[in-house]
Amino acid sequence: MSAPNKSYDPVEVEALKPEEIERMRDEAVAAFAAAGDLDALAHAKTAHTGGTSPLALANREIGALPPHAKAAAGKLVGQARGAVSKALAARQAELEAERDARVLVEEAVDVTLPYDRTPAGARHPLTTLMERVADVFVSMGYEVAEGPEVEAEWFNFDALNFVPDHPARQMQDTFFVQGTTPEGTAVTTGDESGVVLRTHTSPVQARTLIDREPPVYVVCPGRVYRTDELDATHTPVFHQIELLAVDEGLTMADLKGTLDHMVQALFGADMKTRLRPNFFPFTEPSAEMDMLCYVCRGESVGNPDRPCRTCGSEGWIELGGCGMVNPKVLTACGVDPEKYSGFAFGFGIERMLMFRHNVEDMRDMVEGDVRFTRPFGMEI
Ligand code: FA5
Repeated sequence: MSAPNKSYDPVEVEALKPEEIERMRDEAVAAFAAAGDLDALAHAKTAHTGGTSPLALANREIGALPPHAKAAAGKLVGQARGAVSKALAARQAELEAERDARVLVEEAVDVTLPYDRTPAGARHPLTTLMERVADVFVSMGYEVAEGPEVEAEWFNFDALNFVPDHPARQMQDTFFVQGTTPEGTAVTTGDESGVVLRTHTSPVQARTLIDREPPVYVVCPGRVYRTDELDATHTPVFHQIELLAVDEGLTMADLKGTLDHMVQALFGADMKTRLRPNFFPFTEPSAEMDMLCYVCRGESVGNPDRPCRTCGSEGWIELGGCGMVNPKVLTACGVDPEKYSGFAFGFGIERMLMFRHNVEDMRDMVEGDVRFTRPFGMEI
């Protein structure tokens, strides 16, 4: 800043010449007009109204003028700064209006769209997997058959060749349903009622054979009950899928081919099954069916460098039971075993979900926590 100067002539102070002040004003107004958006305007504002802008520097020169010259110079600079502020405010308002109009178009929200206030949730993976397995068979021409969960003991056991004192009845720990009057008074003890919560989906085999004439090709998904404690690998209420085919000339080869097709459809083209001898009263011969371990594909067997937690390095995972329908069952259901033969298999959906999706604890499936179901998504 210059020192006070008694012999001051404003014309000699370059920065305070009227034409200079007008030039500074005009340059500022032109810069604001040229600013295409609010960011550019902010830069122009700093350049033309900030502490080091030409007009601010000229304003500072006024302090160095003799008193008689200060008023004229102050008026000159003040008018120029006023015009600049006005131009800035006008351009600011213009650009803000442009921005608001653009944002209203670009970020428009259609408030008429329906809004779902309730979270969509997810289907339970057991339901999805059960439908997926059933679909494999429906696509092969099988029909879906169903039966009651509160079942006659005859269908659950007798029709399936479990004689009354057959030790196999103890194989599946049964909930018996107590008979009561309409008022709720017990009229039978549980095991006299002849009514049980079905322990497997196999009674649907008997119901179907009584209902329909062969050829019969049905898949029966459903809920079953056993007096098992809830733990990591058991639940008292679980799901099974049963398959029954009865036709002329069916053999174990058809059973094996059908099992292989199922595991290939569900786990990949290189999958296969194996059968191990077992016993079920309603199939003869009977077998336990295993599928190749879907994680190691059998490669962990005899390979200590590649142990497999899923199959315990055995290469196979147990899936369920199967066999050729016992001729005694066909006879009990009115089907001629001389003419027809059949195969059947059944397995637990919970177990399949465990190894298909690495679920380590069956309790997670029954607790109803959406954090368990949500990651499985919405397969319909
Ligand atoms: C049966 O239930 C036979 N009805 C299967 C069958 C059908 C054999 C047709 C022959 C012909 P099993 O008792 O092994 O078989 O049970 C079949 C499957 O149910 C088991 O492999 C297992 O996956 C599942 N399972 C059994 N108990 C439980 C349980 N408490 N919790 C969850 N899954 C279970």
